[in-house]
Amino acid sequence: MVETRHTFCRICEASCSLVTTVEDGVITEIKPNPAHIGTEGFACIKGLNQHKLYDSPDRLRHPLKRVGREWHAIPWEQALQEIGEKVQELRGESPDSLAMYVGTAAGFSTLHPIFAQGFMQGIGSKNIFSSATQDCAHRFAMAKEVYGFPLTQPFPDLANTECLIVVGTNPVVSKWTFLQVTNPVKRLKGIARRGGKIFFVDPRRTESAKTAGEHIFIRPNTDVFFYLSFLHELLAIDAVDAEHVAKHMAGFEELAGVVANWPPERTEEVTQIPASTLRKMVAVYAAANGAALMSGTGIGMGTNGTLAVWLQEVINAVSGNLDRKGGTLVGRGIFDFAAFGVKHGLLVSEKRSRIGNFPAVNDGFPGGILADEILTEGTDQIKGMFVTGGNPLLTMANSHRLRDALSKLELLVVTDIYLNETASLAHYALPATSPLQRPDLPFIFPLFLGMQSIPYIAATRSVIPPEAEQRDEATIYADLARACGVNLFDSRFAQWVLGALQKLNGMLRPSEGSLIPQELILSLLLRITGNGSFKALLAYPNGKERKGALPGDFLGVRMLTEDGRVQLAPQKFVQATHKLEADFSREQELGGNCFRLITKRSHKSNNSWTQNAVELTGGIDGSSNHLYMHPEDAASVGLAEGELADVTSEVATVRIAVRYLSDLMRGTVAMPHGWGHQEAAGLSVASKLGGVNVNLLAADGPDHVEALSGMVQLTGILVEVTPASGPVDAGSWSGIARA
Ligand SMILES: Nc1nc2c(c(=O)[nH]1)N[C@H]1C(S)=C(S)[C@@H](COP(=O)(O)OP(=O)(O)OC[C@H]3O[C@@H](n4cnc5c(=O)[nH]c(N)nc54)[C@H](O)[C@@H]3O)O[C@H]1N2
Ligand SMILES: Nc1nc2c(c(=O)[nH]1)N[C@H]1C(S)=C(S)[C@@H](COP(=O)(O)OP(=O)(O)OC[C@H]3O[C@@H](n4cnc5c(=O)[nH]c(N)nc54)[C@H](O)[C@@H]3O)O[C@H]1N2
Ligand code: SF4
Ligand SMILES: [Mo]
Repeated sequence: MVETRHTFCRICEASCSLVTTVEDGVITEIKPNPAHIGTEGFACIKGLNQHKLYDSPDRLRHPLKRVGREWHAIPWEQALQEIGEKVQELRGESPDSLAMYVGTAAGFSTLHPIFAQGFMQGIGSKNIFSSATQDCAHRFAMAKEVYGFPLTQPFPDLANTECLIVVGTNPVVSKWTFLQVTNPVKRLKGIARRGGKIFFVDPRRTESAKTAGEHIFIRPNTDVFFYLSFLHELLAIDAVDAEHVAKHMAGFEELAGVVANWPPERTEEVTQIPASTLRKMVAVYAAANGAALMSGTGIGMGTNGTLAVWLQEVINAVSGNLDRKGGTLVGRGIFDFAAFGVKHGLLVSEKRSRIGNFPAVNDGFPGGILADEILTEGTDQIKGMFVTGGNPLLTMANSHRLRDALSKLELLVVTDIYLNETASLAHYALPATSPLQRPDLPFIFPLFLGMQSIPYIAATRSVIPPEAEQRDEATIYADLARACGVNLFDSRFAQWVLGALQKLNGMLRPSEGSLIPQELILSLLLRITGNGSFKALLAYPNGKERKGALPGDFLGVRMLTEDGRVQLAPQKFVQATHKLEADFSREQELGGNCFRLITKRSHKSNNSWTQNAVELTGGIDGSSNHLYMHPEDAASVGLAEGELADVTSEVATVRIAVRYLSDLMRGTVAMPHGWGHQEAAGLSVASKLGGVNVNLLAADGPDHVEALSGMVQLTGILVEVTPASGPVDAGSWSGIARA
């Protein structure tokens, strides 16, 4: 039987609407959906080939137990029982000896993160880590102080902006971040077509910069100085909306003090942005009837991401662009999640880490201290760990050290669709359903926070059923809680209700066994927030229109700080600016005398998990895993295209082939992340492609964590590049760790 089923992609924030063809329970084709009101027929190569990723013989289909280097399929009952017993033993020592890492894939499911966190609440452990400290914790740390809630994240009003300044983000490849936008090329060209000005501030002339607007090089990891001078200039030309500031903001004088010593002439040497260029940009921004500064991981992965994004936000605020048509807007989700969060203390926990005494940001600790938390003996040392929808071994800083740490755990349980490299070290690997095997609502940002450029809501059923013993994460964590003798959300009532629902589902749909009725729970979520039922939403395969973010709907209306004002100068941030003088001097000394390694994403891969489909990788020759260098930089160190280079950082050396890229700023080299799958026990395609894991080069540990947000440095890393020489430990990741 051939059927057509609508769904939406859950790989990245764009959430493209898709039309699938299903033949006898197998997806044979995926097409974009031109009729969808929000995603307008857009989809990318990853989304259109995802069924090939999920159909792979490499998919986890049964719970697996590792004995030595051998993997054995075991029944769920045995897996749950054995994990439960070990958890109870460790929990008896200390609940904090059990930790969880919540990866990016969890965020693209409505129920997965809720149930995973609920499980940890039951365990009673504070030790939650997530991929946020690799990409966006700086924004959460900023928003908590400036707006009163970490998830209050203004986004540019793309439909009306007259000036967009894009710093450290490459929407054409990443498909936008912290805003659901489809077809970024069309959106960027649209802004330019109606006369809007766009500037890209990036150490690489990116695909986005080539689409529209003007590109300006910035030396990696110096963005905070760019923002300081931007604000300095904005104040100098008196482009402040004094009325708005007086009415809705606090701390203006103090903020002005912070930037007083940072005129553009002072910072140009370090950022490499000429003062005249910066002045021109500020003038365009100030003259626009609606302008926005926006940024992405390129600034967050540097060493001063929180201060940089704070300055960005206060520039948008004091210039009168926050909450303004064409400026930045604050979305409205299906309910007021921010107000709910503040009322119930969600995501604002004040807990501190054992190592380094770091504050939790969005309830999570820095990934950069995970290895130390495992390796450092003492009370509350982490001995057992759950990894869910992530692959920290490849995506976090200092993979060699993390591998050492993860190998020492007494219990490692990974819930994934593959036996990835993290799972290869696990004691148990649990088989999850893929996105196309589960019902869902849109990604949390559009759903709960209304972060959408075209506002709509949608729902999807699962397109195909789970295979063999694959289970959804809601069921996995409800069952694990029971097996560990704890209650989900630390609530006996919740655990009892879920158990009853599971039993009932098993009776009504014997083929599903005792799975959590996901659609019913999603429906409850919609109903209690006054958004109808799940079933009713399914009647809108092309999306159901909803009211979007409006100018004037935030300031004085939904502010959640104690005094109801935007906090322009939070004490924590003002104090942290004192260290900038030292950072600045260091940058001055370094000047152009070293290489700075930056990140680089590709259209065809998503983080560390889409390299297992030939359609996407095109084999190793088609892969993007090279050391990208400006040809003159390569020549300056005696290297040519295709030759092997040794790239050495503070912590490791990796050997990798050079590819020329004249779009790079001189002195900047780039390497994509997510490669180097040789160690994965269960990625039969990706593990043969070779490739190098860039995160071997990134340093971890408490001294390498940005204290305000817990972010670790993954861009602007100082490296030496030399022609390959001497023996290379051909080992695992073609990387050699330095003792
Ligand atoms: N195709 C694809 N799409 C993805 C992903 C993927 O892996 N592949 N990942 C998804 C995820 S999880 C996320 S979080 C988003 C991220 O989305 P983005 O934040 O847009 O990430 P990137 O595309 O890496 O863009 C980062 C940009 O920052 C620049 N940059 C690097 N260092 C610096 C610096 O020090 N200063 C400045 N100013 N710029 C710098 C880089 O050159 C690059 O252009 O993308 C998502 N979309
Ligand atoms: N050097 C460098 N490092 C980086 C970055 C960079 O730009 N440069 N980018 C960073 C960014 S933005 C991020 S977000 C992190 C990502 O860090 P992680 O979240 O740790 O890594 P991913 O590769 O996204 O891992 C997703 C995992 O989820 C699995 N998966 C997919 N779908 C499902 C599902 O439905 N259920 C379950 N249970 N599992 C599923 C995949 O198989 C994969 O193993 O990496 C960061 N690391
Ligand atoms: S841009 Fe590609 S990966 Fe992202 S949601 Fe759309 S189809 Fe999926
Ligand atoms: Mo990310």
